[in-house]
Amino acid sequence: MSRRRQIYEGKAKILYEGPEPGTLIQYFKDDATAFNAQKRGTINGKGVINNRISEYVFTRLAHIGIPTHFIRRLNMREQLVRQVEIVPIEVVVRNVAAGSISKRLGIPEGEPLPHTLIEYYYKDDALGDPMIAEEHIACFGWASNEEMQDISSMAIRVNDFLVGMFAAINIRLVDFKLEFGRIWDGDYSRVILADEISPDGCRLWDMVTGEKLDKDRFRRDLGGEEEAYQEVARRLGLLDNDG
Ligand code: U5P
Repeated sequence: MSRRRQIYEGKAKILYEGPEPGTLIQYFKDDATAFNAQKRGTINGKGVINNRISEYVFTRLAHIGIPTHFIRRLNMREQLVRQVEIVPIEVVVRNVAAGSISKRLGIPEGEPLPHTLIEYYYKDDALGDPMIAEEHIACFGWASNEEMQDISSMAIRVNDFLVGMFAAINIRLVDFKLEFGRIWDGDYSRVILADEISPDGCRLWDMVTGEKLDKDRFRRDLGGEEEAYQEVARRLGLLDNDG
């Protein structure tokens, strides 16, 4: 296999130079980290499943008109994506209280929120991705007001679609994280959905049993993370029949 130039290595993915200008190859690892990489481990087969789930979700989102970086899946662990300039903001959408909002504000986990919340976090590992307000984003120029309008309206549309998609397979979409990137056309740029959507960055609870089918199994040492990720893929119809 020819040697490819590595552009970036993150906690769960590696980005390589793509075959054409403006493209990258996104490689999904089995590595899992939590609590700003203080906890590290592997979830066997996670990369393969997340590659498949993210392909499926991004393809569905493209069908409802959400622009994404996804071009096509190349093999078990790799997908071809558009190269973007990543917006340094993690966008978290919450439908139900869990995780950091429960801890921060004392809202019991599992309590539905009065309405969907969007939160922003500054992407900076050294700072531990601190929560920020839109005022910080504007003040420091991390994204323009127009970009924030596009980002927030896309986040809501993605949420509306995914809540229904997961409900159809008896999964409650509690919360999830999105990332966006800029693509340039001359002097003009627009933001598109980037990164991945998988059980690594979503809270997914079985609607009947409340069982966690996401990375909280790893974060909270619940065990059964491989089976949980597989279960999500199976319900989405992405595994072979004997899987
Ligand atoms: N999340 C990430 N990456 C992060 C932080 C949070 O994907 O660096 C996701 C979690 O998986 C969860 C949501 O679905 O964002 C909210 O996380 P938390 O703020 O409750 O920890």
